[in-house]
Amino acid sequence: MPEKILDVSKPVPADFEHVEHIKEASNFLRGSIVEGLNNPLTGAVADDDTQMTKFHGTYMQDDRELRNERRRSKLEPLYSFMIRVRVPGGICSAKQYLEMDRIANTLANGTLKLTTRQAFQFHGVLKRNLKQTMQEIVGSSMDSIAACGDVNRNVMCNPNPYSSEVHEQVYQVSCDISDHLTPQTSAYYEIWMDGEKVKGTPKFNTDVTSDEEPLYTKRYLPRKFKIAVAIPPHNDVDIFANDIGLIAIEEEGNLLGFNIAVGGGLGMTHGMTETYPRLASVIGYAPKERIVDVVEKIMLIQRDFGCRTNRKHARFKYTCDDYGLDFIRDQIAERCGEPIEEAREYLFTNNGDQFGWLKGTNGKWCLTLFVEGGRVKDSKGYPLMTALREVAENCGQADFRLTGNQNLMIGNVSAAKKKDVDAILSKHKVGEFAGLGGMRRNSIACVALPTCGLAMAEAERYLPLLISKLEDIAEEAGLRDDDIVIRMTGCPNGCGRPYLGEIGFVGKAPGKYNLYLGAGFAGERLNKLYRENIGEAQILEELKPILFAYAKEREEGERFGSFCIRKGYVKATVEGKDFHA
Ligand code: SRM
Ligand code: SF4
Repeated sequence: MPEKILDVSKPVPADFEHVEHIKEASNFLRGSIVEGLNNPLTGAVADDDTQMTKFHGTYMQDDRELRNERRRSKLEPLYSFMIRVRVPGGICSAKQYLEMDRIANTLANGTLKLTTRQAFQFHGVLKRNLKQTMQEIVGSSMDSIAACGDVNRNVMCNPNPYSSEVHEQVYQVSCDISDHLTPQTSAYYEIWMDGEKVKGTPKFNTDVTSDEEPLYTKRYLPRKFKIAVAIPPHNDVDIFANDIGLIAIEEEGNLLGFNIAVGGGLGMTHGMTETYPRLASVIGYAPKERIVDVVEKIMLIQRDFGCRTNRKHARFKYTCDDYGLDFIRDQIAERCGEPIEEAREYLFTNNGDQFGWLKGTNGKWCLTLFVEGGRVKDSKGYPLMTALREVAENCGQADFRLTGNQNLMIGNVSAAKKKDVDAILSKHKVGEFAGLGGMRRNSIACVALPTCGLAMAEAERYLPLLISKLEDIAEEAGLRDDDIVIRMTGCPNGCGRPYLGEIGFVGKAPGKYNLYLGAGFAGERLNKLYRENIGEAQILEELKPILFAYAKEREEGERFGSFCIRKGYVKATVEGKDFHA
């Protein structure tokens, strides 16, 4: 039996990562954040505290486009903060949405980012406004605790509980897991709310009051931890990209339990083949009554055995590969007092969103809208932010739901209000999918420049332009309406899940991308590197003949990713460890 890496009874070993020492010394995530906030001489907080603020859902950033100008003027970088607002299960009320809109326009940069994990992000919040912004978020019964940091993140699931009875039950399980794994430290309320305890939304217990962290301990997890739940046949939350992916198993419209997949994660570093994306492996099944306990125990295996000496090797995917899946199963059995069962049959057919109106089991309607790059803003000729605000103001019972693909649902709409929603959207010429091509409606782009400190190239601002050019080719080839999953990120960390794109672009340098092909249309297979470090002209040149060949030579029902493998453009990636092979 291997020895646990975490031993809180002993001091943090010297060879552990610096952040492990910071967590230990932070007094349950306090650090010197308060002192930093009160220092008027700089727009920044101390380096060590930037690690702690992540656990509170906020990242210090600076506008990278202004760096040189600021340096020339002998000014410090223009620091500001990104805040990620946790929306477990992805649903908020119209009133909460209006609060998000108001905060974005008064305290942030006037836009809202809908993320790939069903959260809202504000960008450009100045340090002097940070506390007020946090208070206003909590005032709207939302919060940002554990939206980032070495803890369990937002639990994803399909955000339309009224698609079926099973969706409703799965939504509840996702909320239960999220609630159960929320850190308990009162630091969040102490720092941002001046110690005031504020009850969270009725759905989630954010009534955190203690400095005991029974699950996390004062050292928390070795790295971020992610969970998602999907209901076959739709893998619309890309469960295999998660540390734990749960696959709902139903019988005659009744939720029985979940298949359990472990060890997914996408981040890697260019040039370091020992880092790789890995899809979660299905290791068994547990009935719904046991699932919260099983999920907790899996997270604790990672807490105890995850690597703490090298953050690039600290995700659960490496723990799974280092120790083996039998070890993970044995640990679950030991910690739960009984083993998990054999996995059940399931089938996923896609990993995208279904656009348009859908009537729910509650008789209400839900509209899924495409939001390019997840960015809600008003741009010339496309006043999306204004239109959504008007919907929220005029259709009070409606709620707003974030999908795992950066899109938005307007849900809980009565038959009477449905035409009002349509009228508002068409008045602003917003949300029409008729003209959307199959690549665009299946696209995801991460934030990247100018805010993300890790970006090597553009993503959100560039992918729409590239898609227009690719769609010209698709049109010529007769493929304009074909669904092809296309994803772009500004660096290899994988925030837009590019390794699950049938066409994936990963930034290498300004204007240069690695091009990956061959992922499974249902998110069940990683793609593989096809061309390295290429610019737009070469991207178009490389993809054109493949798209034309696909149009002519594909087999009945064959998806683009599978075609690329059958025709030998790339080899199939069977598991994470052979991603670079
Ligand atoms: Fe991410 C770091 C944005 C989903 C893997 N991610 C970051 C940071 C915070 C950059 C940083 O550390 O300084 C980015 C902030 C950019 C900005 O300006 O806002 C960032 N990640 C995002 C979002 C907003 C992308 C988006 O455009 O939607 C997504 C927020 C999700 C959320 O609401 O919680 C986002 N990030 C993901 C995903 C996709 C997913 O989870 O389904 C992944 C790949 C899956 C995974 O975790 O393996 C992902 N982000 C990373 C990594 C690499 C982790 C690793 O294991 O190596 C980093 C860097 C890190 O942690 O060191 C990172
Ligand atoms: Fe930033 Fe890279 Fe994530 Fe894009 S993939 S948001 S560039 S960390």
